[in-house]
Amino acid sequence: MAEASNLPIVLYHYVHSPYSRRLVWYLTLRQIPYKQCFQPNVLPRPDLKEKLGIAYRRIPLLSVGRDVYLDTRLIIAKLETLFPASAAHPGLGAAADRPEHRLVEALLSRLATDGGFFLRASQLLPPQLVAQRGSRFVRDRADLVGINMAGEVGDAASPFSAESLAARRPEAAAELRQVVELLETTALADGRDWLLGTPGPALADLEVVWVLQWLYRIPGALPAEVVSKALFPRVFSWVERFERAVEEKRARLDDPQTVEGDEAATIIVGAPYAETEVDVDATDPVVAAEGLEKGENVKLWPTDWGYLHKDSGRLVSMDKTEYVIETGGTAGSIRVHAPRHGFKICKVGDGDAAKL
Ligand SMILES: N[C@@H](CCC(=O)N[C@@H](CS)C(=O)NCC(=O)O)C(=O)O
Repeated sequence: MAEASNLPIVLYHYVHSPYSRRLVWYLTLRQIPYKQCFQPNVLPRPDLKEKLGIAYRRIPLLSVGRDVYLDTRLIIAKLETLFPASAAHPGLGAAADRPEHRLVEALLSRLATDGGFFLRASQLLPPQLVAQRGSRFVRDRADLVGINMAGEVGDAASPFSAESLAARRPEAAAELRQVVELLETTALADGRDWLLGTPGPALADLEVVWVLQWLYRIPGALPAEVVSKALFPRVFSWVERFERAVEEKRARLDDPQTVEGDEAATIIVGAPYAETEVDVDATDPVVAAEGLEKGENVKLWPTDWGYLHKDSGRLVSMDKTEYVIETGGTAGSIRVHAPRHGFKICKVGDGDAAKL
């Protein structure tokens, strides 16, 4: 197995993606160098689909060597393992003697993604801003949430149409306020700099700050009458402090080299694998229920958003936390890793419509 710090890392992302920014911040704070391959903010993405055979339609993705990882939750967990804390790559995750900090990190990550905090934040995008992005964006995001916009269906049916956003905004504002108030009146109430009282920003801060920072920097997104710096001064100072901490670290890391899709794919398929294969545990409840075996053809997909786009390939590994399949495109073959949490797997050929 190759040393991760000797392998090329490629981040597929686009600038305005908050999930990507969360990952860029992680890489920056940990001083992990990477190359970046910019993607359009709507489908199609031939750099992924054609060149690497990846159907997954969400952003970001990150490769380490010839392994490609989906979903920031798996990506960050993987980087925590592949790049243990060192002088070159300062740690961000909880120290080994603070398991309760690890629990808070995990719960904040669940709050942001599973707990609907990001979903509610996305409903606060200013309707006029989304309208400026045009019908193609509005219809693309309907695909993301599984709505078929074929035929005569008007843009208003999309959850990202100006009409839908305007209708959802009041509830979203009320939900946002609950989280901001919780932070203001609990962890940050005593005037500390970071949520867990650490000397610098920690993973626990990162797990929730990215959602707020995203809204804070989009003019017109925050519902100022219920969530503002005047109403929640500690939370907003903490967001600004986090931004400054990232800027300081950014200055110490070389700017990521930008590569085109062809070059990115060549780098990935030409690199050694970052990880070795593990077995498929026959006693795992999903393995048993689906009758899965190592080496057979499977499909996998996220179960929350983007589930119309399913990846298929040969099952290489499957353990408690991830699925690994071998797949490939015009550039060659790769291994794709997806988290167990929030993803579903089945054999190719099994009806998947009923398996969400
Ligand atoms: N659970 C995923 C969520 C990623 C996600 O939803 N990303 C957004 C962009 S911020 C996305 O993919 N939007 C649709 C798209 O760009 O096609 C993760 O943690 O990476």
